[in-house]
Formats: sequence, structure tokens, C-alpha cells
Amino acid sequence: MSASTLITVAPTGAETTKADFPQLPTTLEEIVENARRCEEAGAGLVHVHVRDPENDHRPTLDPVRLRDTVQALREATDLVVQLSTGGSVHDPLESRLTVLDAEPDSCSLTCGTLNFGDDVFMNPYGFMSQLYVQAQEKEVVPEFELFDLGHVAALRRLIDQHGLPYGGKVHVDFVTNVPGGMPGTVEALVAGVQMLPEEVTSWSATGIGRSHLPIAAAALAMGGHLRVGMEDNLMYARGQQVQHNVELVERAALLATTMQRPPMSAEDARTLLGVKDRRGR
Ligand code: KMH
Ligand code: ZN
Repeated sequence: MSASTLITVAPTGAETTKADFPQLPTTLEEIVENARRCEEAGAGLVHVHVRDPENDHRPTLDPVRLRDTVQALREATDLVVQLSTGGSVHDPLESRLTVLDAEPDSCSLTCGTLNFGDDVFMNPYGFMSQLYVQAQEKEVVPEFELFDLGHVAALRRLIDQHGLPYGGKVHVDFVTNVPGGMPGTVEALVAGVQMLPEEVTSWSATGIGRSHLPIAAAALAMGGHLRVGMEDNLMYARGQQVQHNVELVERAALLATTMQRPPMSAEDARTLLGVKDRRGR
């Protein structure tokens, strides 16, 4: 069991609108300010979805915005910068394959298609495979997003077909409680962890909505790492909205410290995940 805890913050996501939730960080300045404060509070990695303030703060995969965001986060923090290749359910696969051109440290790589509420989040095997090889070639460390148990089997297939990712480490993240994916229960998480390929070197978990805290507690107890943030959970407690991502990171850090597995630094997160140092400082 790792002696410390990687806390990932997913500050924005692609689903919540700025109109519905004005405190959601969507501008470059807001995302950088959130990342900086979350790093101070114990986060080691930031999982980024970019929005377009000139288009109602909707999700965008615009290459210039992606690159500017990576650079700004790299200048302002030491966090591992992970770009989402999942984007929004409306993003075409071809656009999602251009995300790595922005040269992030890490990228998400979802290991299968699933129903996503009333939508479908498309991740056919050929797409996953292309993304996996692209990440190897561009020396970007993938984080495998597992929304369902079948996704664990698909990860096995990717490793068998293409070998280990760049850096030699295999980090996965269980995203539980999406309507259409695995439930946010301890039983489902245990089943997923038991199925992990032996090549997996670390895993984290998040629970969408009200499963946020139970999944965090279970992950800590099982030796896993944590992902928190407004992408996954907008409520701090019953009737109390999250006002800033730092609240969720602070609570995760407290929980992890109480469990004798305090938050790891961004530097240690880089080592854990085997990312290439692109900071050039
Ligand atoms: N927005 C979801 C459809 C990822 O970032 O790779 C996909 C998602 C996963 O958030
Ligand atoms: Zn995401």
C-alpha cells in the first residue's frame, strides 16, 4: 500500500454549464487559480477539460486553447497536467485524437463505450488503440479511465497488444456511479480492483455525486488514490454546494491524513506516474 495519497483534482468537466453553476472554473484564469490553490491543499494532478468563454463556456477541443492551458498550468504549478481525451459526449473521435498535440504530461484514456445518462460516451476499441499508440509515440502517460468492469478487460487487451505505456507505469482511475457505468459501491470497486492486470502500478477512484465520499473512504482503505472535483461532484454536503474545488481537495487531504496516508507532493506524483518532465525550468 502506498504510504501517501495521490489526490487528483478534476475542476471543470464537460457536463455542467456555467449558467447553472457560476462557480465552476471555466476561464483560463479560473482554471489556473483553482489548480494553484488545489496544489497548495495537496493535489498532485489536475485533470483538465477546456471551455470556451466566447461560446457560453461550452467544452472545446480547440488546439490553441488546449496548448495555452497546458502552458499556463505548467508555469503556475508543478502539478501533473492531464488533458481529457474524453472531452464531451458530443466531441467527434477525430478531434479527440488531436488532444495530445498540446503536449500534456498525461492524458485520460477511457477503456470502452458506455451509456452516459441519456447519451453515449463513444470509445470503440480501434479509437482506444490509436490513442494508446499515439501516447506512447508522443511520450505522454495515459491514465486509464475505467467506468465499468468490462473496461478492465479492455485494458488487459491494450497492454497485451501494445506493451506498456510511456514511462512503464500503469495508472488507472475508477470512475464510478455514472448512470450507465459501474455503481458507486464498495462491492463494485472491490470487484474492479480484484480484476486489475498485474501490470497496474497504481489506481485511484472517484464517485460521481453522492457516492463521492463513500468511494473516497473505500479507496483509501484499499490502498488506492483519490480523484475529487466539480467534474464529479457539485455538492459538498446535503444542501451545500461546492464553492471552490479547493474545498474538496482539503477534505480529501484531511481524510487521507487521518488514514495515515497524507497527500503526496506533485513531485512524488510525477515519479509515481512516470511522467516526462517538460517544465524546462
Ligand atoms: N465528459 C465525459 C463524457 C475523460 O475526461 O476522459 C468523459 C470524461 C472522461 O470526462
Ligand atoms: Zn474528464
